[in-house]
Amino acid sequence: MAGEPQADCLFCKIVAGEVPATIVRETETVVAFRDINPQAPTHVLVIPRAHYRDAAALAAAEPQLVADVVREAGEVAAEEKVHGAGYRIVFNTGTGAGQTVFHAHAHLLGGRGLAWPPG
Ligand code: DGP
Repeated sequence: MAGEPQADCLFCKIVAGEVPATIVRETETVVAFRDINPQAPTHVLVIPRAHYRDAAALAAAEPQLVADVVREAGEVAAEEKVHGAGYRIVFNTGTGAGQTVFHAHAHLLGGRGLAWPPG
């Protein structure tokens, strides 16, 4: 069923506490944890607890959850004190864009200058 945990999904396992992660914020709907391979001084993944393969699928099924994810990314940015200098919220979508984990997630990147356009 849409949104249900998937047995073979790494991020569902992090949500369930079956795979360890450094969690920085949790709400009823969202979990935020540090990326295992950080690309910036602050690199936090913000994910809905519900399983959807990417941000577009999440938005189509449960648009409020997209707002929850983005709001929590902003809260993490404030807690990490990267909001003043600016930060980036990225939803890689599809393998060609670098998506490797097919459970919707936002990357919150901050704490250094961020070039545009991204690579
Ligand atoms: P993406 O490439 O957009 O699908 O992002 C997936 C991110 O997930 C990538 O930056 C690395 C991170 N990642 C992969 N495996 C783990 C893990 O086991 N723990 C944590 N904390 N992050 C992981």
